[in-house]
Amino acid sequence: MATESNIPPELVTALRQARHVAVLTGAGVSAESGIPTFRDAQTGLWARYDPEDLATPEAFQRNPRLVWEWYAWRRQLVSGAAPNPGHLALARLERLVPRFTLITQNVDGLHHRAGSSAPIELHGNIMRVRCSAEGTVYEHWDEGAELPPPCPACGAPLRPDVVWFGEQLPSDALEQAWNAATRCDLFLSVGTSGLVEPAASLPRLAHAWGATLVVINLDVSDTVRERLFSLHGRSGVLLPALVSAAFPDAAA
Ligand code: BV8
Repeated sequence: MATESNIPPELVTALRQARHVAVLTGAGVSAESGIPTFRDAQTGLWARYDPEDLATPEAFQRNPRLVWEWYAWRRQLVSGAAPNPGHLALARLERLVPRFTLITQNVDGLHHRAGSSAPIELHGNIMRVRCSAEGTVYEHWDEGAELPPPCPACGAPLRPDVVWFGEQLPSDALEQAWNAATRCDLFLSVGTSGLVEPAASLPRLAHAWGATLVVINLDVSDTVRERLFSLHGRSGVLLPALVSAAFPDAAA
């Protein structure tokens, strides 16, 4: 397992010298804030549901109240969570490299709360809702007896402002992410199983375009190859360690 004491020196140099760092984060980064990953077993009332079945337009069509209540439960989890050292390390790294792009698959808003200035939220954000008919986005809404609540403007059901399976990603976010992956010289893929497309293609794209690819995950083995570093370890440990090793004199 990679730890703060055995980060490959070539990687430390590559990060220190990088002109444009791009990062893709997945649920593993938020796991250290106590938010279950998408493939963790769901708990309690939700144990019998598969997230991939609930996170679909069909599920919302079939049982809007159930889907709304699932997101309300997740919103509660997120509201009670705090950014962890992995989130904070990425917010610090943004201030230390010439150019930085943070792309996240997570919908919990923790990167923003950690101080990252402009996370690209490929899959939306569960702390926002939008009208299922007009698309108007709301950050605040009345949660009365009727669930999902009706849109205050047109009365159609509100829905979480996330991208469900089978839905297109926001084109501007995806374009920004593709651009960063094909222009960066170092790409960090952290805490993602790499199963969900099109986000899963970004690390491969970056590597194909010549970037050094760094994968940090609990389910990888430590390997170092040409322009590829794979670090088996926790994001909340390895991200702060990597940033501090590359920029030892920078203020925390
Ligand atoms: C699309 C928001 C074009 C909702 C999410 C058939 C029909 C339609 C589409 C498809 C299809 N077949 C395939 C597709 C494409 C589909 C897809 O990829 N499906 C997969 C399951 C095969 N994709 C889509 O539908 C996308 N849209 O393709 O549009 C289109 C449109 C119509 C028709 C055709 C094509 C939309 C995808 C977005 C889905 N929405 N989230 C919500 O959250 O409720 S994705 C959801 O899953 C999460 O947001 C998250 O992004 C993702 C889970 O991935 P991870 O983040 O990687 O999390 P995971 O739990 O998997 O892994 C955690 C990792 O962390 C693990 O590796 C673990 O080892 C590691 N880890 C854990 N702890 C730590 C750690 N690592 C380090 N440190 C730790 N401490």
